[in-house]
Amino acid sequence: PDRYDPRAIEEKWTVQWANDPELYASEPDSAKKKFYVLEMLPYPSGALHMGHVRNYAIGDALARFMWMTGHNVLHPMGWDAFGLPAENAAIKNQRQPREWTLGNIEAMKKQMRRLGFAYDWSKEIATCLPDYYRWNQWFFIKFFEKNLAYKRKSKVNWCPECATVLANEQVVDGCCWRHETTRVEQRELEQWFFRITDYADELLRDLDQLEGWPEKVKTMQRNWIGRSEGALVTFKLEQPSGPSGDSITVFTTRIDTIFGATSLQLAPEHPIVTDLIASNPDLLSAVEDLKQQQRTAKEKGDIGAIEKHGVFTGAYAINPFNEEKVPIWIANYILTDYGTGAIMSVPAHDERDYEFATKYGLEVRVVILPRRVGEPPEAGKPETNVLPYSGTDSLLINSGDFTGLPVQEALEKMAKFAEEHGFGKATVTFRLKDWGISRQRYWGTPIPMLYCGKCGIVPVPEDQLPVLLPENVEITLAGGSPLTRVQEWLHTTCPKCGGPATRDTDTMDTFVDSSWYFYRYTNPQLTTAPVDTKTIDYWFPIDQYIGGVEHAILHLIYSRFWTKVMRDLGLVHNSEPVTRLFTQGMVIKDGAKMSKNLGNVVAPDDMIAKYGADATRMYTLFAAPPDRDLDWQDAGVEGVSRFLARVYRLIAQNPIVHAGPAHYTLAELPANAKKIARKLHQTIKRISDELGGRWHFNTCVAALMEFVNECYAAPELFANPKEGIERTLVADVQRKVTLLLQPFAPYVAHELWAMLGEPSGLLRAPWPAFDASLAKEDEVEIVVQVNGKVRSKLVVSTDASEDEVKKLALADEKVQAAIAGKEIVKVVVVPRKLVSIVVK
Ligand code: ANZ
Ligand code: ZN
Ligand code: ZN
Repeated sequence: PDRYDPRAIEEKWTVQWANDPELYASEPDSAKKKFYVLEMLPYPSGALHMGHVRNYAIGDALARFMWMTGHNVLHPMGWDAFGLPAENAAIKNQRQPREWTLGNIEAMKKQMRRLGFAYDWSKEIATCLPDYYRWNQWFFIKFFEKNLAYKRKSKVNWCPECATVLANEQVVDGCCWRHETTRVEQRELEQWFFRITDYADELLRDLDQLEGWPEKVKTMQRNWIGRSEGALVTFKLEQPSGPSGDSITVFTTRIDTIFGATSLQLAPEHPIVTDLIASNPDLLSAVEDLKQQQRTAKEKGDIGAIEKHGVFTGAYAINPFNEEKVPIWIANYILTDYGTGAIMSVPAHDERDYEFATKYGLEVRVVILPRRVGEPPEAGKPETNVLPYSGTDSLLINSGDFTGLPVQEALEKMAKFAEEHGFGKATVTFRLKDWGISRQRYWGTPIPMLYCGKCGIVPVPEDQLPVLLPENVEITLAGGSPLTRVQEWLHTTCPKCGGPATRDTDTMDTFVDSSWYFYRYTNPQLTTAPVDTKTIDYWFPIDQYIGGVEHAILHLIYSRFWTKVMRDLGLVHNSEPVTRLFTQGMVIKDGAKMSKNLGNVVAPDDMIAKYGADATRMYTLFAAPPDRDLDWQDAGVEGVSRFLARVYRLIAQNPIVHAGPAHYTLAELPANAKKIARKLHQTIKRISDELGGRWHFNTCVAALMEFVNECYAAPELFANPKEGIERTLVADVQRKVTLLLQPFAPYVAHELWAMLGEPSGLLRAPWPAFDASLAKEDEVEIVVQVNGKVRSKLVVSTDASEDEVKKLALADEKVQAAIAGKEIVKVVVVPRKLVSIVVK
């Protein structure tokens, strides 16, 4: 059977693997080095897309390589199974989210099996099942007990037409996604938050230890956490205006510039704005405009580039450092939820303030002496043509008692001064906000909290967990959380006083589910605790995590946070979940990301039907380095399929069954066999190096292709090897090619392995050892002369032809320099010794 028939091969092995649940199962084994390889778990949308295939092909290649290099490998898979799409599908198709989701899981699991991914399905989890989400509830209560979960009012997007809360993604240009002309409002709702900001410093600090993480991801996290050292300063209002207080506190990183503050700027949503409008109703429409401009810019994600607008309120505040009256403005570039939502504006020393002041004719007052690098600050008078000047390597001027101080010293002294006089202090601010986890949705983990008229907020007792998500609930988008309408579920008794109580009707953000799922894999059936600490100690941290860069911030920060809380609860001993992180590129077609909207999706099933799973998987590894975007070409899959057919034929034409150990040296081999042995070991080296760390799997596949070409160049050797050393070599090549192929094309590799009569399982067969003595080229050093003068030396293979040597010599950099612009008269090659070039 020397025709490659991927369908027959793959369908046979799929069944065989599915019937062998032990095959990929791993339990802790202290005698072996462990390796935990994890791919991000998919949302069960109904079908895998090529991005999944690529992600899992990378992880699977690595897992198989690790098995073959003797590791105890944990390679699990599961389902991020809660979330809005299930509810939308329920509304559209009249199917319950649970049924829809579980059906999709079945379908996608079948696809994964068909693709031959080596998952330990005994570890499978689906986050929508009570076995799993009860532990979300358990964690929630632990968080609550440790004061890491708290409730407060917070803004949500509200569509008055739908009468429901919208996720940020459902707000399109400030309007509802289903009601294109209905403006989305902001409503205040009581919501639960996790105090991730308690861990902000540690989350930032520990990034430095994550050497196996891409720099770009760490930078994104650093910016997201956004630690900023500065000071708070309180300005009293000249005329207290209303219930929101009689002062405005600003956050500034440059308290040293406070004598140059020529206005205060408030965010349009700053609480005091309401009071200011009450005493000056003309402001109302201008403020609404500013709010809207800010919201639109935020939705577009370019708040940094917003065109600055503002309005003077007519009110003033008093600068506590010099008692000066400062006008109060409201501006669209001041963010409500950063710092205090209010700033002192120092146009002379801040880019944005300068732009704003120039536009509105506000005073620009220089209080830091501008200086150029290397020039002493005393050198000149303030020069307005260098403004805004934001340097910190200078001195204060026009700053009362602080005049003459260097900036660094002034920062400290002035914060201290403010503190001593009770109107400010040094502080650290983070961009990171506490994590709001309440969702007014059905398909999520119920929040295990009760509300009692007498006792207030009461957690559900641990022995009453899980709080089951009620089934057969009518799902509509209107009217808030669907759970508010499930009367028999909603009303319960208070565990403290026995009186009536109601349940929290919100569910948890699905990022909660994915923050700790990888711990649960190690022991998914455990009923007494979320995890078994000893098992975690063995497997963690995860050696390699692989997923999309779109999760670089939220998922990967929440996971790190959750790990630190688990550590503080004594559940784990590691402080970080992941040692090495890899973010793969996107799969694109015709220059754009594959997506249903663009109609450029290539379905994995179609490719499998046409070319087989091996070819499809291998193509996703071959078409581009895994960290780059992959430009999909069906023809490329076909090419890989043809290559697999070539490998198959190379061996199937004459499989040497049950061959003994392979011992041979280069010296013993005839010329064509020697070339193949050498190339074989060079290929082993290349592939081992890539799988071991560099991860350019595309070059692994290319190396295999080159090697197989080399074999085809000696057809008689493979079709009909002579007894003895030739046969030994061919048998060895047949086995090693099969072993090298396994991580990338496991089906055909298994078929060939069986054909070779190998008794051991291929999955754990030892990875071929690299033998440097076999890989070594016979090489000689050749001197290159130009007009009789030695210009360079080349190392070339002894097999190299005269022509090849000549070409190499002429391409040499030093030689090129020596002959540049001259005419070559003649080139003489003395084999294995010399190239002599004559030019004029
Ligand atoms: C006065 C000042 C003078 C400032 C100066 C800078 C330079 P980072 O480093 O990002 O923390 N700021 C504070 N809160 C803000 C808000 N809610 N929206 C917009 N801008 C805000 O930046 C801190 C600086 O950004 C603060 O220091 C404040 O402007 C501004 F020569 O105060 B500064
Ligand atoms: Zn709507
Ligand atoms: Zn009570």
